[in-house]
Amino acid sequence: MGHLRFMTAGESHGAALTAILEGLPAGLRVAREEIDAQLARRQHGYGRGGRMKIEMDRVEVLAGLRFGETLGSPLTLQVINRDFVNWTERMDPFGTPTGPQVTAVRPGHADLSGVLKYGRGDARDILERSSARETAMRVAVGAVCRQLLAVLDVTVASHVTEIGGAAVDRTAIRDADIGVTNSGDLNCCDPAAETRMKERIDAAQAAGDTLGGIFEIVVRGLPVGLGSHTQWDRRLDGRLAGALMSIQAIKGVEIGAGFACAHLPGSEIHDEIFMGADGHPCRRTNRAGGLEGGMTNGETLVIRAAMKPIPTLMTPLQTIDIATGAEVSASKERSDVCAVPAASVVGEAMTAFVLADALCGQFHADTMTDLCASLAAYRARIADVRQTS
Ligand code: EPS
Repeated sequence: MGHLRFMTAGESHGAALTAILEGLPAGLRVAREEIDAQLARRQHGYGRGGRMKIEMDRVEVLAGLRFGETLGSPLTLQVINRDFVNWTERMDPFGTPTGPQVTAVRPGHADLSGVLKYGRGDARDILERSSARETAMRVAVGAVCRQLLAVLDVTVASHVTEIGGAAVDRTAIRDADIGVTNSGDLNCCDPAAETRMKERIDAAQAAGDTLGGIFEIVVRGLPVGLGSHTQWDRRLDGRLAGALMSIQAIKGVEIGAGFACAHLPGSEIHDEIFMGADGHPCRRTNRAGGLEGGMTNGETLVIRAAMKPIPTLMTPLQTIDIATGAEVSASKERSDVCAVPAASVVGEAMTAFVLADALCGQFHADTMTDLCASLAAYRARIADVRQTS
């Protein structure tokens, strides 16, 4: 069960974004540069709009850290919105409203349901928080969790496999390249596919349109048996899927062979188990994506997520105006054409959080020293498959 928890706060054009991450063991060394490096990765990517030229996300740590080590107390992280100075009139916490209101609610966004639910006449009251800007804090939290995972020799990587229907040739990608070799523009490991993806992004931009896509998360080094088959909310696959589905614009998540499992026979889906020369069980395939029965099985964890196209279109869709009830064109703001590479970094962060949470819960310890010792003792116990009960 969960042990770590985090919350974020902040509006897209407000003064700052913050997060509180609670439950970390004491004695985890946290490097600010590693958090900033992850924040920078999230900001990059071909297809990002003008906002990312304004922001240069950097973390400030307000609580929970002394001289680079966690104390076991809540860690408070902050990222300043540089754009706030341009929005003070529209985002003032105390002044009186000035400036235009957003009333032409965008289809595909939280705008319409949000204004009705929260009783607001200005969709800005909703869109400021529903904006994917919030994911900067998820990445900051995930960057701390990655540093905990690194101590336990667990690595989290990702790559973009499809944008706007242009897909990688999966057979051309070596597993070892994922998270290591990519041009940096689209977090893609297949240069030929990346060229096609960029062409589609250019065409979408010219048409005032937007594009979605698919990214894949790959996690190496997890122990066997993380998660549990014994209860729905202890199943690691459910926790990972929920965390990834919670990312703005994610509409589908699959683990291992995923949806392909539905149309292939069992003989072509399940991974047979063999005894390796080193005396450890092994598999020659990984269609389960490293998860069986809600638990890790020691193989590489493989998760894919599908992102819908961003709903703010420069060639706007049909909608209604909530001030007049008239049918109008949706509000258009400056927007990204494609944010799938950014979403892949957010996906890594959410995965890192869920895995750090599961490890801290299962090998519960108040210090990093105890956590490492507890995991090492567990790994030693399961090293021989011939367990006795
Ligand atoms: C977003 C709209 C754009 C994006 C933003 C998400 O921002 P703006 O309205 O300021 O142009 O760039 O993403 C970010 C700011 C970010 O940091 O990812 C939206 O409506 O969701």
